[in-house]
Amino acid sequence: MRHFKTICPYCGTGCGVIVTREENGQLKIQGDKEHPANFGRLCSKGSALAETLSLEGRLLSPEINGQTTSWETVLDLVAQKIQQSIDQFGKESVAFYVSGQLLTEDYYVANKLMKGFIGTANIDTNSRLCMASSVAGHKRAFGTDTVAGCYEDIEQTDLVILVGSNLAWCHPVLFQRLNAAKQTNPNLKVIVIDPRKTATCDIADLHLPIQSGTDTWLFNGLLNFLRTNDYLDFEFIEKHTTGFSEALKIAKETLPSIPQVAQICGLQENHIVELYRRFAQTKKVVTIYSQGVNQSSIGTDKVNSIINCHLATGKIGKIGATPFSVTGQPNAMGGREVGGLANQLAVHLEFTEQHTDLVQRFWKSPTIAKQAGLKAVNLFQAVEAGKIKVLWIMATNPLVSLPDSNFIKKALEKCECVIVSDCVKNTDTTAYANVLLPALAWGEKEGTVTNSERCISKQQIFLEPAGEAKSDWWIISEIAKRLGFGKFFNYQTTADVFREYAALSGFENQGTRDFNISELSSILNEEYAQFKPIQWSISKGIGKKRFFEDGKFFTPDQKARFIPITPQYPKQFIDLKENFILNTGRIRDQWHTMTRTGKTARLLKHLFEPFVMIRPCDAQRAEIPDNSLVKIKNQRGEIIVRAKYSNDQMRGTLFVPMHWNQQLSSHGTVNSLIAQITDDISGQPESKFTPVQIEPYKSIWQGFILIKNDWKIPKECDWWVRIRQDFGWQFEIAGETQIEDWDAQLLKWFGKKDWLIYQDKKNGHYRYAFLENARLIMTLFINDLGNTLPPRNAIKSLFNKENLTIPERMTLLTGQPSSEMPDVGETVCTCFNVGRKTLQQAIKQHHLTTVEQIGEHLKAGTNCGSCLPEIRALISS
Ligand SMILES: Nc1nc2c(c(=O)[nH]1)N[C@H]1C(S)=C(S)[C@@H](COP(=O)(O)OP(=O)(O)OC[C@H]3O[C@@H](n4cnc5c(=O)[nH]c(N)nc54)[C@H](O)[C@@H]3O)O[C@H]1N2
Ligand SMILES: Nc1nc2c(c(=O)[nH]1)N[C@H]1C(S)=C(S)[C@@H](COP(=O)(O)OP(=O)(O)OC[C@H]3O[C@@H](n4cnc5c(=O)[nH]c(N)nc54)[C@H](O)[C@@H]3O)O[C@H]1N2
Ligand code: SF4
Ligand SMILES: [Mo]
Repeated sequence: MRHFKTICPYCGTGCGVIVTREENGQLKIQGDKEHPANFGRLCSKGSALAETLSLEGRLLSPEINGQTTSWETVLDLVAQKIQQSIDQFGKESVAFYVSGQLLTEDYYVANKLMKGFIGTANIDTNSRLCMASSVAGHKRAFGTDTVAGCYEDIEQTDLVILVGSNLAWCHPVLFQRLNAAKQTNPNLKVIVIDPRKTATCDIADLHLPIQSGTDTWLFNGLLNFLRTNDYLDFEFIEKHTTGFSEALKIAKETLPSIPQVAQICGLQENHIVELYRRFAQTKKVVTIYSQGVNQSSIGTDKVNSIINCHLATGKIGKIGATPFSVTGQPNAMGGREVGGLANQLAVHLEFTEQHTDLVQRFWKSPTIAKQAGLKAVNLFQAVEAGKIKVLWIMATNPLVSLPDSNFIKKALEKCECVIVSDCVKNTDTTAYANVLLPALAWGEKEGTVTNSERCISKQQIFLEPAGEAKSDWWIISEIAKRLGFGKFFNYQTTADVFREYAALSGFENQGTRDFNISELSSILNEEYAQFKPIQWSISKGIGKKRFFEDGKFFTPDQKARFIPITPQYPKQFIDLKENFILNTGRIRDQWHTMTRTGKTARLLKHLFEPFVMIRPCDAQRAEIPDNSLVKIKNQRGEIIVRAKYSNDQMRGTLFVPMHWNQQLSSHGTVNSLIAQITDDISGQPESKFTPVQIEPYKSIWQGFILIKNDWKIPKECDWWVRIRQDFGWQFEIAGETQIEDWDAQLLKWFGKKDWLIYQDKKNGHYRYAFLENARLIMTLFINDLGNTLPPRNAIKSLFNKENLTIPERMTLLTGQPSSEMPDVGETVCTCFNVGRKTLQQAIKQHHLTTVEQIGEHLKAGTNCGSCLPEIRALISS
């Protein structure tokens, strides 16, 4: 057996993982008990990592126009395309679109090549869709993009306010740490501000279901409350800040009273007062915020309206007191350090004359970009307009994740040369690539990442490279060499890149900049190989837990700045009578565009198809039954997804997950509805507030197929979802043309005749099962009269049976579980495969009242703990 210490490649919590290669070659994943982010814990996604590592679907060699080719050929071609474009159309005709899922070393080299050697800042990152508003807000307030606090602050505080963060699903281990702290400290209160009642509300003492987009009113109201009720920290304001009176003046003028705040934010006055009182009267407050704040057309103002309240009460730079923007991607923070955004330079430097000069001298580069480049949305607009001729996309899937997918499609179609570096062969984006470059994936490559609390850790190698895949920094450096910059990109190892980058952070720094890891610039290869997690900045070998403890900020006068906030509605504010507000985000067990988490059946058990959450009264008014298919549309596009009734959803609002792509669903990509509307300051798109209409999707027939082998979806299926299963595949399908003879249709689709068949034409039921040697091979359920289909779970369990009994064969045709085969319901606990119905029955039968008792009876919730909020909700219901 061999053990490898590495880092989870998913969320910004940055959990340490121990991978064990057992003697039989199998890999086992465990949480690293010594890692300061998780101390051994892992969530459902982290626990399932081993299942996502198969080579199935991987991009294994370079390709040019769909033809496999050699590295030599492809590198020469890419370099030639870039050079030609520069010669013919100028350097602005080339662009990179990169990602917070690149490792720091990859990210640094990509930025160095574009900004320092090609000489334009046309390199932006998917962090534009993620952290840009926080970065802009930090810079406005602190002078630098500095996350002040650390994870311990969340445990050592007395009040955690979560604004637009579904921590339970998106930073599950951090959520578990918060929950554990709450158990030991009964004084610790949790308040959630989110238009939806999310799983995070499970541990909340108070949930404020705020009207989408109105957070600035709420926090301006708080600033005003702090003043009126005498809770300001005048000493801190005086000594360490500027701009307070202007910020307060605007807050007062724009909305002085609590009843007005209540009306605009759609909240109860007593809830607002409780939030304000608690913030004011609790010394140690941590305000955690995430995409409900950042992903807004007024996101930067939202950020500063929160920071203003912390500055006004001196709740910053102290144990348990800080605003805390949690990062999303494993290396979202690292990307900010290397200057991944088009408006930044490496090591937290800006496009000022002094800084560009500094970086150019360090890089000894012939040129350097002198001004900010295009931000993601504008960058793709420039591609569509034909201004950018060569676009290199690395480690991101913009066709799914950028707003207005149909526009992005058009842009990539028009672009003369699209280069995509990815680990996966068939993604929505690789479909539009002229050149594919195979990248090493997690476990095959090494390098560092920085998590939400500025802790740098290292991903380690424990697998052989897949096919001919290479690390991203190597690919970029090879291109740099071919462009004539070989001398400056002559790295032999990842450690070489890291040392150079660390040195730059200290170059002419002298304490003037927050980010400094220059002590690591002399790190030996052996030390780098054994890299120990450490928080930046680093001084005398010690990482910095908190910033601003001395009340000094990185502005010229070392004072933090209050920003006057005039509250505004999101840019697409609408009349609710005709439209719904579409909110988008994440689900517990999927990661982004599903290229990795979509590979394992286990992670598809919790929520397996694209859906919309809708309040039952809204749905009934629109004549939408629960679990039926609906069309959501606006002027940009449409999606077709399953309606899920939920009282956790506010009236007039919808929630659709961002994850589904065109490889796994015909109409599940929610970004086809989202507009290219961005925050004026940060350029971050509005992903949480889109006007849409909703109506029933009226197909002629609907059905599902459970099948051992993969199946090429035929043209008769106008709508489909493709779902990985332990036994094979599940397809949810629907068609808009009548199929007269299903027997004939099945013969056409599967070439098979000898089915078990049940038909009830009067009621529109057609059911088929195919067995070989008394084992189930596939089954198909169709309904063409709009009656609902039976649940899928009972049938799925039959695929593993040897000899199907008569009652089991009955199940194949009725869909109803036989008496010897209980219906377990939808999976809640993915680790131990425990369903909703099993849990409900056990709760009733044994009078279980705690999650611990459930754990003893069913094991559910005892491994990763990601399902505990749902189990608690079942107990209380
Ligand atoms: N399971 C899972 N975890 C992930 C990821 C994943 O794909 N899957 N991705 C990672 C990444 S990159 C990121 S950025 C993070 C994101 O983590 P989060 O920001 O926690 O996730 P989201 O679901 O995008 O949005 C958070 C919440 O904002 C709320 N919201 C919407 N509009 C408003 C508003 O106007 N005001 C307020 N106060 N709230 C609002 C939404 O209802 C939603 O519950 O998650 C990371 N973790
Ligand atoms: N509507 C809506 N849209 C959103 C959001 C939302 O909440 N709502 N959230 C936004 C946010 S916060 C984010 S972060 C983005 C995420 O969106 P994306 O970045 O598009 O999502 P991923 O699926 O993580 O894409 C990563 C790609 O890189 C590949 N990859 C993985 N590792 C490597 C590697 O080491 N090298 C290379 N070259 N490739 C690799 C993966 O196979 C995958 O194709 O989505 C944004 N879009
Ligand atoms: S919380 Fe889960 S997804 Fe995030 S780093 Fe930890 S194990 Fe990975
Ligand atoms: Mo993100």
